[in-house]
Amino acid sequence: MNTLKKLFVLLMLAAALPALAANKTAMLAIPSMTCPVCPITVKKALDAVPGVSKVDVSYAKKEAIVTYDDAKTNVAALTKATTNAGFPSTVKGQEKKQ
Ligand SMILES: [Cu+2]
Repeated sequence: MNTLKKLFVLLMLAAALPALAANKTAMLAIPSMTCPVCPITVKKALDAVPGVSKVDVSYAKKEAIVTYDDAKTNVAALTKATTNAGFPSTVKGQEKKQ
């Protein structure tokens, strides 16, 4: 009985976790990256946005995949950050992660 109760509490906690961690990923198209050094500037700009936890910039694909906390920032702030760094971007896609 005690073990069952513990299991139940664990299940409840597991169910509540995705709701607490509001991580999202956004895919940004950045067509103005014209040389292999550009992604460094773009990554720096995105990393500096509060709430961003992970940035992967691909020069070959001319895109950036950004993981962020949607309670702290949003895609508008991400595109603004790259634009301010000299690389205007548009949102290609978004998805919720846990
Ligand atoms: Cu460049």
